[in-house]
Amino acid sequence: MPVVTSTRDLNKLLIRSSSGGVALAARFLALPCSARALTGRRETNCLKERTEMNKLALLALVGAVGTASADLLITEVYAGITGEDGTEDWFEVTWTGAGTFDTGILFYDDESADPTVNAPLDSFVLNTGESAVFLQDGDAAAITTFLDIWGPVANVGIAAGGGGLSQNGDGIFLFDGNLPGANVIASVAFDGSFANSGATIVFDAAGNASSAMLGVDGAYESAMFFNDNIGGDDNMISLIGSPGVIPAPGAVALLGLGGLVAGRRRR
Ligand SMILES: [Ca+2]
Ligand SMILES: [Ca+2]
Ligand SMILES: [Ca+2]
Ligand SMILES: [Ca+2]
Repeated sequence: MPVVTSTRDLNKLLIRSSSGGVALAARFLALPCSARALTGRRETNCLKERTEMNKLALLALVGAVGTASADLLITEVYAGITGEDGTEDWFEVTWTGAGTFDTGILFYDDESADPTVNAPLDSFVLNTGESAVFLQDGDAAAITTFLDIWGPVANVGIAAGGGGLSQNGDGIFLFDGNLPGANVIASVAFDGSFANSGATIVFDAAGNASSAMLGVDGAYESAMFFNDNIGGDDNMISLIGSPGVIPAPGAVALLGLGGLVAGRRRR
């Protein structure tokens, strides 16, 4: 197994893009500087390098990691809007594999991709094609607020900690543990082009982001909520999104197929 202790190593692995390399690259992103066996100037520059590397490598890494573990998908994100957000930041996961998946094994972080922030997800046992929504660092009252705005959504829970999501661009990493070197089970990234679009960000199986569109893939309009930055004359606004919407069986098959096709292209 190759050793990854520098950005140069990481770039080689990303170019090679084997699933083993991808797992190591994800692991490298999660390493604190002190664990990277760096010396001299590189050690001094590690924090700066890590920040820069995260910016440059996040999108490439996300695409590759998504291929490596394509059965659990991050399918939708709401990072907030200017002014009042209505709800906490949230993301939706969908299980597309066989059997069931327990979200309680997962730990969340934002683009800093650090499993040691120790932000566990609530446990929902998902059957194939089922989704769950996680509010970032909310509480029971935040879930009630979410349901008031989005209506009856199944499997709404909390990701207890980790970084908040910025509408100006961020990432979501889900790990299988809370120690350095935990594996990335799913991840997505998005840029600031979706900020204040009036819709959530939805992701296909390859991790490509787009704005939710009314009536497409179950997207609907939320209830109105207060926002005196970009709300209308009455300072009220609504959003388009599809939190918790379970795709039709055909759509699940397509999600799975998308992952397979993406995997083949990379070989
Ligand atoms: Ca936010
Ligand atoms: Ca806001
Ligand atoms: Ca963030
Ligand atoms: Ca959705």
